[in-house]
Amino acid sequence: MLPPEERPTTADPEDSPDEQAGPQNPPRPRAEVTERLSEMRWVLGEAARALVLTHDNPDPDAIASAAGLGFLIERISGIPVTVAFGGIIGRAENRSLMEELDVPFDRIESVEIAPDTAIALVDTQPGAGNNSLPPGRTATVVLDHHPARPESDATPFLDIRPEYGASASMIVEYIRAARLEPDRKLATALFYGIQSETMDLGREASEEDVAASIFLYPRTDPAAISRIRHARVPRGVYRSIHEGLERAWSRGDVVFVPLGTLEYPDLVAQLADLFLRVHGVDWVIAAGLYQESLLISVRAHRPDAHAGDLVQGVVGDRGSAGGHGEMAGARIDLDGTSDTDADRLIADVFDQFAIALNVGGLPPESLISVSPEPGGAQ
Ligand SMILES: [Mn+2]
Repeated sequence: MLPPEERPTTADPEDSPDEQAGPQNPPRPRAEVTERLSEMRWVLGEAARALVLTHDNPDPDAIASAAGLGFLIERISGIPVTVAFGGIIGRAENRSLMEELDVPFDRIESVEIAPDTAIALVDTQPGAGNNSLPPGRTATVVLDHHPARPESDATPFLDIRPEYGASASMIVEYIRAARLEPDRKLATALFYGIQSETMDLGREASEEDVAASIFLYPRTDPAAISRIRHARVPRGVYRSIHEGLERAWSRGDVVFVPLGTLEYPDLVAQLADLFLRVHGVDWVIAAGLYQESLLISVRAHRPDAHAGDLVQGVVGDRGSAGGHGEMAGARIDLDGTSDTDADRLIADVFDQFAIALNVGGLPPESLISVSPEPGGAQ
């Protein structure tokens, strides 16, 4: 390790023309981000290359953050960077985002990780259960906006900001602190990532998410955002929507959405978002099957909902679970469980959520009133 006086420092602000304050340049990130940037550069100093890894089945915030962190590390360290993920990109919007972004993402299974590779995790953490960090490997850098996990403690460079709505906003602050200019494609992706993650700055969005969005917007390609947002989707999505509409039921202000087999994993979150817009609904618990797993997605309307704690409490050691105040998810491996057992498991999990949310005693009602038998996973 280099003694402090030899640690590389960030560019002197005098070196680059100062940004003019104005709508294009919202308040600069706090000075602390510039210090953290120097630390990150120093921590990466020994590495010959870097692997940026985000969570499995990455969502727009994860995709954009990984691309942005790859760009940042390449520029501040001058080392070659590979950006990778595990799982699949299922959602049509996310595939479209990838196409617009034009950053070569690798599948983690195809990446050989040499010993001199620094691994940077973004939008996830060691031990979160939703990433493909190879067993026995430690991350050098962890940047995330989910609550801190004890497994992250040993990370040489750790930046966890649960108060941020999106990891992409943290990346934007680093890019600005480094006085780098994201190109149009990266700016577009980061902007879309923040909007998508925060439901257009309405869900768990902080001032920093707003500032990052204002910084990015004039740099985006609005037509590309439209192409992403309105990407064409496979029929299987409508099948799940249909299924959800028929089967959704409620107890009080909690809606339960039992789904069958999903076309892709993040469809369960998409359906949960869909039902959160129903009048009088404060909670949505959606569950569906993908490959050998039961996937659960939880959405709430209040920032103090502690959805992450709720889902961890219900799922316990049956699977992996985590999340934020208003959004959370879990996965329970089913290996070999029959369809009937899976339906029973969904019903059982829903019951436990109902009890945890104090609606266990309320009568089950069909949400849309087309299902003849409310209350069952069918
Ligand atoms: Mn995120």
